[in-house]
Amino acid sequence: MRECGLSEESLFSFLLSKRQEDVDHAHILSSMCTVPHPVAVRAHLEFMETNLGDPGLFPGTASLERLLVERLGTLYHLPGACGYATSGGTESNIQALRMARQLAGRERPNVVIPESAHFSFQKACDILCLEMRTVPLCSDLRMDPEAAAEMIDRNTCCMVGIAGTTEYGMTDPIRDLSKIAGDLGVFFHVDAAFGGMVLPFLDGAPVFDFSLPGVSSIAVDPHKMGMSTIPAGVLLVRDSESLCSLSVDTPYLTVKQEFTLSGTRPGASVVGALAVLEYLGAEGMRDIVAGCMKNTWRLIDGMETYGIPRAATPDVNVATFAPARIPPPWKVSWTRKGHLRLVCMPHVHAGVVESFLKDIGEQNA
Ligand code: 0PR
Repeated sequence: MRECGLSEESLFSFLLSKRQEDVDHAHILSSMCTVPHPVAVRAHLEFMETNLGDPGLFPGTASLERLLVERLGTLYHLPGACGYATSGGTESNIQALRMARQLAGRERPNVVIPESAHFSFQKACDILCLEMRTVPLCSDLRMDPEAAAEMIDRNTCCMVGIAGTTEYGMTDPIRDLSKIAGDLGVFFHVDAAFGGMVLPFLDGAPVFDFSLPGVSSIAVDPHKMGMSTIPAGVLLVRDSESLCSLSVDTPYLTVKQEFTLSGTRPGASVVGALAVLEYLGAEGMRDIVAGCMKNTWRLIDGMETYGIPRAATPDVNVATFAPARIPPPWKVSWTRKGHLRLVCMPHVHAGVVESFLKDIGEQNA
């Protein structure tokens, strides 16, 4: 490192010059993150030095984490749900599989996961030494429940379903999968990292939550559609027993055990996540989600007018299309099957959609 420190002015001139190299959100159509809501930013700044890893030192902040879990548990029809704030979907998925493995106590455990699952499950299986059994999708890009049932055996410690897939925005048949999991006594984790902050606010959306008795745990990410600051994920389970299966002794902390994966954990973004929910309420969330869905349908309509057909009819605000030429400076993404993928996050306003469509029209004319 430098022997002599920089002046604050030259330091920030350097840092901010680098920030200028980042892509402007106005052109980001590929991300599942967004510009945080102003109340999340304010809460984040107020709670900057809080550490949920030693909750006895921050009892007020820890109570806000519990309130976030309570709010989400209630949203998912289990007000007494247990859980904690993670760093995001990856950690929630790792911890859910770790929990399922501990609870099942099998020697050579396997997990049954749809082909459409996020790559975090590959990391989880690798770390936890789990055999990953991949379930094919039906033609509608949802997990095939019959194929899933056939793959389950006595060493299966967990089945996974997705509410809002990363690539195509589809929701697996969680009701059917919940029935299978219940009948076979298998732990059933629902990855609602994206859809968990969309589906509850949409009329007629597929059911994916604890109202289905076979659902054992849910991952949801406030740092995606919850508009919190990063990092903020939440893992929810039905009871404290499941969480306790993850506990290790923490002799020199203000608590004697912890079930989290990280030790030191930010309070700032967790309070940011709660702030958005409290400030907007269900009514405000419904408005935000309605806007994102409206823009998604407008995008699909507009692209189809230019002869670029949709690849799927999504349950959430992820639109996918046949390949097309995309002019700069737009940042888009591509699925494993080669489809163009655009996510209509809250920062992708109606005007942004129109200006993107105009550019596409000119490019693909
Ligand atoms: N589960 C699902 C269904 C997801 O879509 C994602 C991330 C995860 C789990 C993992 O979440 P974390 O990344 O919070 O650990 N989905 C996005 C993706 O991989 C994340 C993302 C966000 C990617 C912003 C790019 C980006 O700019 O596509």
